[in-house]
Amino acid sequence: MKKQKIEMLENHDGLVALEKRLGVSRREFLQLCSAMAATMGLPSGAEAAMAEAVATKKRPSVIWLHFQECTGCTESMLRAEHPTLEKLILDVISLDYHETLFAAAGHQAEAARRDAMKANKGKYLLVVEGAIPTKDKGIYCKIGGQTAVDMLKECAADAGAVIAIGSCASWGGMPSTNPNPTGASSAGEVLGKVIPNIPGCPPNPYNFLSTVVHYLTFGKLPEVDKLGRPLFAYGRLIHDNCERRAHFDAGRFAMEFGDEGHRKGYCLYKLGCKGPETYANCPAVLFGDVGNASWPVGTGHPCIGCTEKGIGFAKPIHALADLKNIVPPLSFPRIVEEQGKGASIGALALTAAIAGAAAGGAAMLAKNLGKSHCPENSDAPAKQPEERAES
Ligand code: FSX
Ligand code: SF4
Ligand code: F3S
Repeated sequence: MKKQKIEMLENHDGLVALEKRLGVSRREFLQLCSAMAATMGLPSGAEAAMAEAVATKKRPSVIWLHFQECTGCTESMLRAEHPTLEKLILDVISLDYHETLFAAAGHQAEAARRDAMKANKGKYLLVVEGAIPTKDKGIYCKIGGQTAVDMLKECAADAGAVIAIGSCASWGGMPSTNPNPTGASSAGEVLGKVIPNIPGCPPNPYNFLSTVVHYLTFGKLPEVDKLGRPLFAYGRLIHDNCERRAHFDAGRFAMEFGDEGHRKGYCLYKLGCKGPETYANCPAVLFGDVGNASWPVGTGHPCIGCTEKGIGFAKPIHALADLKNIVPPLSFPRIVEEQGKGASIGALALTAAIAGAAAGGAAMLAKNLGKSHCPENSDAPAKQPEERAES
């Protein structure tokens, strides 16, 4: 952000008021906007527009529905360690109906929902958490005497935008696991269209916050993939951002929980990690604001693919992931470079060019996947790339 713009924004009345409201410094808030803009890949200047929008624009009315789920989506947002996150989320939106957070209950709560829908017709944001049971005329989930199917359709009819939060609302999630006795379906399936969704069980609260701030700033939701997931958060495979990726490429795998490879932080592919077939930004954004490695793979557990339809809660946890769009490197750097004997970049490039067909890469990958977790003996001389490829 340009220095002048920062100074201008720091003295903006809206930001001064926001500072008092949230107890967060203006600088801290502007840094958060910069981080959100960068995460979403927005052009320079977007962070200033976002900060101004949060500070000055009328907060969009939000109706938040709960169906078949564990309330983990809401919990993950409100129990975030970062002192400002939940305050910010609640400050950016005007939460006019939310069954978990509402003090009102019964008829009062339902009246509040209908009043908010009427007052903000065509403009409110409908957030759907949880899957919708569709079997047996939807009788497995009723609120105020109305089935989840009817309530969703009624609320979506006059909404400015509908967002599905969590895997349950995005693609059925855990409630839709075989044999799916209630016919649990996604919000999009019930509404008959692709809607923007933030999958994850639970989803990352920053992805939700960034999506809502984008809506507030630009009046539209961010660009999505064909499944409705914002590209800024679900545009890349987990495997591509994983800190254990170098171990995968070099063929170093944990084979059992607690074995030497596992203790050394090797790749979890052979324990069933679904990172190679799951799109999400977990390794980049992390969870809970507790620092490095605070995501499933970082803590030593394989990714179960919770953001991915057909993977999470569908594919057995121990089953091997399909390797999608993965092109392994054609050569590995030496661990100990001998003075004057190292391969030059030109030589490596030549080797790569000779070996360079995709088939060569695939063969290398197949070889590495066949390797055991046996750690390299640190006392023995380091193997050179050619030796490793042959072993
Ligand atoms: Fe739970 Fe939300 Fe999982 Fe589902 O998150 S964390 S079961 S995605 O709908 O509450
Ligand atoms: Fe990381 Fe899993 Fe990929 Fe291994 S398979 S690099 S642990 S995402
Ligand atoms: Fe879910 Fe895998 Fe991320 S299990 S939270 S998609 S690392």
